[in-house]
Amino acid sequence: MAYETPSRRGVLAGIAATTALAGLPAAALARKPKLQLEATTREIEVNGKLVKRLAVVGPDGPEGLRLKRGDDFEVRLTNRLDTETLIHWHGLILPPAQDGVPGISGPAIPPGGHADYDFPLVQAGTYWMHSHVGFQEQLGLAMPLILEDPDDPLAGLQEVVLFLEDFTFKDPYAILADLQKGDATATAGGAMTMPAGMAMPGGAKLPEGMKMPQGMKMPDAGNTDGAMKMADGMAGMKADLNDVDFDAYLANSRTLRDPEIIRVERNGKVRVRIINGGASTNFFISAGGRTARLVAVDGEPVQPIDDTVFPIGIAQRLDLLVDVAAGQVVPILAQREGDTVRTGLILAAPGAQVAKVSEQAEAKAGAMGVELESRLRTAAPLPQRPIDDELLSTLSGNMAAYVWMMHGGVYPNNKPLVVTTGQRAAIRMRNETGMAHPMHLHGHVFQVVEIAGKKIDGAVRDTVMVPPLSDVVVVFDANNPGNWAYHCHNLYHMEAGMFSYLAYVPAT
Ligand SMILES: [Cu+2]
Repeated sequence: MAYETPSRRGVLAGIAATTALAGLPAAALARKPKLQLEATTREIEVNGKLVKRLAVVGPDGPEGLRLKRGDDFEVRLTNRLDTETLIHWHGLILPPAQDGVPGISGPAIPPGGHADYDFPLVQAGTYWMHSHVGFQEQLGLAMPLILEDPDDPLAGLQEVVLFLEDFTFKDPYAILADLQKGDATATAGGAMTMPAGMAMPGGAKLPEGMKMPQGMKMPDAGNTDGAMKMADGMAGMKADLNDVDFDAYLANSRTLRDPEIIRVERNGKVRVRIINGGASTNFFISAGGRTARLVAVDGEPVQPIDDTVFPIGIAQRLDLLVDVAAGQVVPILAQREGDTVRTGLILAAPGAQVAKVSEQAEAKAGAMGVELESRLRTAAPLPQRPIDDELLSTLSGNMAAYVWMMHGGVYPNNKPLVVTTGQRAAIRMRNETGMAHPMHLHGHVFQVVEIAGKKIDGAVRDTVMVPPLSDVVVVFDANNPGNWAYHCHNLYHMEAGMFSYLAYVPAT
């Protein structure tokens, strides 16, 4: 695997070869050559069936791209598809015109066309790239983007990238159409019940379209015990968390029926860079019951947390340090939220016998809440400064009709958030729905500073889960003027309208 060792030399060799093959004159080679990416198709096998998927392919193939902080992102993206496309560099701080969102940052690339990118890479960590056109990401047009740190204290560790996907043989547009018909029983949790453990504040109303589970009563207004009883009553209920049932869950394009097996080198310590490239699925990550150490989220360092299970929301990343002692086999598993099904890859010490790992866990995973998010503390805080402005960002929706809204409307019939250039701004993400939403802001990083009313010195990241009927507050510095996509990263919610943007106005 290209992943196991830094392959910058391979990248450069690949470029030289490509350029030479293209028959460019020697003068062109003297200039720093552009790195070539292609949006194309490829065949993979899923559950014994050969399927043609979309793919983005770079010098190292379709498995990922590895650069380092301080490099220039000097890339030509060529569209070999018969439809238009555009790729977003998820999590990168970059000029707005190169962010890769049609209608916000620039036009899509027509079939046969190309787009050129050139900006300095100011970050290091685990990132990814994906199409921002329709469901192309779900169809495979995505891959890891790893930015090495030239001053990495963990340099020299063996690295493994784990790219997670939820896969369907169905047409995602047809799945969305079914969801929007409200006849969602076949593929979706349309008749949604309360997520397990969710408390209704006293006197609160259920979001429109959400059904009360049988036998449950709304607490009386002003009855503060009501919320508690409600929460207790909910705790034992079956949670209905996933909108869409998928046919397979992929780890580096493979399932646990035939997983990737990676032999561990050197001292038996591995950095696993995990990317949730799922369209609509949160996962729980485990190292086969062993304790692992979380050192970064969304590419940004956190104060280390040792634990056995780590939730990862849609579009988020986790960097874990995992020990694989001599003779050991350690599966890195990703179990679907609210389900027993799982995917993953296998780390094996040299010579260790690898046994089959079942695709079904013994017990269902729970709901992804804020338990981990509340414990995360950044290891690289934003500079200390007071908040100048708080922007309210409401998330609402109607589960029955499968309409998902931001700021009171379905995109483009909603308002952007507006920030003043130079300010330290907070965004209060207020989830008025019965479902968690992974909210992603482009072109910036933000720090999580409040979860459900509790102030924290939380993680710096680019995608945060906002739990049902709850507020999450993040802060960021408005230092990258432009229009920036800001949306729910559940692709089905985004396509249904849960999309907006951040706009800048100059300071007066
Ligand atoms: Cu959502």
